[in-house]
Amino acid sequence: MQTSSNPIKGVGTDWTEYSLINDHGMTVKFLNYGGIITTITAPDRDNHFENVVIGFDNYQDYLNNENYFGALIGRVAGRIQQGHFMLNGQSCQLPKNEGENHLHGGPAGLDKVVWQVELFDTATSAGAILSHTSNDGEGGYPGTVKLKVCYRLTNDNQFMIDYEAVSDQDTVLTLTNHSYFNLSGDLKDNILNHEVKMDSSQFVELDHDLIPTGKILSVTNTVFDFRNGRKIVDGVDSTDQQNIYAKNGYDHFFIFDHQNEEQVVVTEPISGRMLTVKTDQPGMVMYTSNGLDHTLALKERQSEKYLGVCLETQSSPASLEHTGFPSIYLPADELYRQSTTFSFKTI
Ligand code: G6D
Repeated sequence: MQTSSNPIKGVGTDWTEYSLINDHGMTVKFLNYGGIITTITAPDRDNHFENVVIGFDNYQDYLNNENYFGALIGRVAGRIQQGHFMLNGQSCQLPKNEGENHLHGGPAGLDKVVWQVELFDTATSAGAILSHTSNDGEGGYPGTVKLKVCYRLTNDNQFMIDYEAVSDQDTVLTLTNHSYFNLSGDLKDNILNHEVKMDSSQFVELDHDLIPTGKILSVTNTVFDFRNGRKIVDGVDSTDQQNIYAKNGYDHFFIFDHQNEEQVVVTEPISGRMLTVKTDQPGMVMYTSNGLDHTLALKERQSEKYLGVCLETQSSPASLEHTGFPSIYLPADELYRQSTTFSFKTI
């Protein structure tokens, strides 16, 4: 196992890119800025390592990362309607950074802070602890929250993200990582031919602003049923109003039927790459980059719609408005913990 760090010149102040490298040559690179994952290399069935996540060519572009490429997301991943919620009878108003709503922690989200980074490596893993203290009122949220995120790469080609946080006041919190995966390798194809298998029989209904309506829908007899495997293109070709609201794709919170087992399996038939996701979270937003256009210069090529799939394991901000949703409430002094493992294999 190896780790390294390289200062990034001429961009943000004190930006550094860190590398985690295992004994097979698999590499994860990330920035202290936003914890942004810039590169993950994984082998195809011929053991040919290629990049499997979307990242900018010019790091200056991460200063305007409106698609949240690779970023840590919080304090609340997802949308909060009108940027408003009640907490212990108190009205909380967050900044609105997407029309009338609050998205992904808003303009002062965790994707825009410079995290403190401490590297480590052992015989079986290489990793980093990213730390940040989000002060009371930062981003509009109550409570001072001490955050620690551990990125860890193992010799089993697993990339594990462990989150811990504690607040000095009652608050709300649900964190995730916003990497866009593309298993074709070096973005040589889009994700429409990727097959997804998912342990979920329910998903959260959205309105035309992608705000949860409060209804939880069954996946049965819809293109949201991934229990037996389905290609992402099914959601693109679909006439289901939910896919149309998402700009012809998926952008939905899926509720897992079970915890802490491999809830998601993504395969790409030509390269033979397979990515599995195991998490202790109640669900995951799957977003098929329906909002991407062709204007962004990525490492390998120009961006385009459907070039990556986001697997945002998290709880549901809909719980702020509706009952029956996985909660994002965090009582004072209670430890928030989340663990998600991305395993890279081949078929
Ligand atoms: C769009 O609706 C999607 C979000 O889910 C995604 O996280 C964001 O783009 C990057 O707003």
